[in-house]
Amino acid sequence: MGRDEGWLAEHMLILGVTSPQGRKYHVAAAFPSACGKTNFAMLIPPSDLNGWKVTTIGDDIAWIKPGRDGRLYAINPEAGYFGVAPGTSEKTNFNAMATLKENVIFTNVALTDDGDVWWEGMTDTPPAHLIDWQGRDWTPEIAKEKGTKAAHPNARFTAPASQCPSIDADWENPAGVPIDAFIFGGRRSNTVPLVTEARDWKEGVYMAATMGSETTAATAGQQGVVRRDPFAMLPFCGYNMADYFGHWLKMGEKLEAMNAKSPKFFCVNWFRKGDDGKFVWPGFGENMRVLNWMIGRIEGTANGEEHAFGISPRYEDIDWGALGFTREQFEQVISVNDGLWRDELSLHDESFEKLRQGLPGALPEAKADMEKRLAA
Ligand code: TSX
Repeated sequence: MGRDEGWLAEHMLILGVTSPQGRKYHVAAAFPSACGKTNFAMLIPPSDLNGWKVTTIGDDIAWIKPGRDGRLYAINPEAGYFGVAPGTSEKTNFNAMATLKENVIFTNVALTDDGDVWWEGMTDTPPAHLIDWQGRDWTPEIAKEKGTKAAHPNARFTAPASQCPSIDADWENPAGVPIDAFIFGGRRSNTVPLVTEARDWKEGVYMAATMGSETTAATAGQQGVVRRDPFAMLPFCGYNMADYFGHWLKMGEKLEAMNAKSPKFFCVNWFRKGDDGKFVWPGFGENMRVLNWMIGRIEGTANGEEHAFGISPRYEDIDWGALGFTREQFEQVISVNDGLWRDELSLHDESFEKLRQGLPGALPEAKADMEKRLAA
């Protein structure tokens, strides 16, 4: 319907970001599973950036259409959240936990002896006894011995969106909210920088079309391999993916013809690892610093540096506030390694080969431009 009627039906969260000066921005973001989409949708800025406010419009679906003014307006068509329970805690997502106080349906979680629920990651120390998701007795000792999980890795909660403390005042506004930026992300232990701005709509569509994520225990199949998930739409796209890319490109042309300020595209990766195999970027609320830079780019007040893949901030372009993040650490999450990128681009080719039928020429063109920049 979106394709035929000229709008975008997307697998995206929508959030509001209000600056200390009271200016409000809206971003829509697509992430494959196991990247913390719901956590990002309910982000709480760190205390040294507490002049900033993040509000939740939706955590999963965005229906986006151009308004008469040439801007894109997004609504969340859902009434509630349907989130993965394991890993959700007051540390990883305080607002989600607050949403789950009442009127909740849980599936495949564990039951505590006093009739409450529990899942892996909810608390640092598990209860001494549980009934697991399959109705069997579970203790930390049994778990250690047999490796059984109390909750299924894909156990879920569903709750009314209205119960979320960070809910946006406009979350049910039928006119939608004007989108200032699209964010695409994946889980990549190397290669992809913390944040990259696309130079234009076409390059943004390229970023989204080639996005991939390393598989985790929560996703099916082999672990740690890059699975391409264009626009995070692999499980949802209702027609030929290459034609869907074409639909996005056409939308860009249409907005350009309307002469309005189009949303910027950014690619993010919270998951780069150091030589020790540990995550370098602290993530969660600290991702506010990345949002802060993006808004600076939208306003034309923040600087960045061009590289083969797009534009990324330099160390001095980010407000580090009270976070003691060093230049060396930043280098580990932002660096673009030419060799790794050559390999990455040939993997993009493999993905495009699978989608050859109807693939818009603009995508191989964008790739050729990147190759030229890499060679230069
Ligand atoms: O949701 C996540 N986000 C986005 C939050 C707004 N997760 C969880 C993903 C699993 C669904 C993250 N995990 C993020 C992140 O930004 N970053 C990481 C990786 C990470 C994990 C733990 C720590 C730091 C980074 N730190 C400690 O455990 C102390």
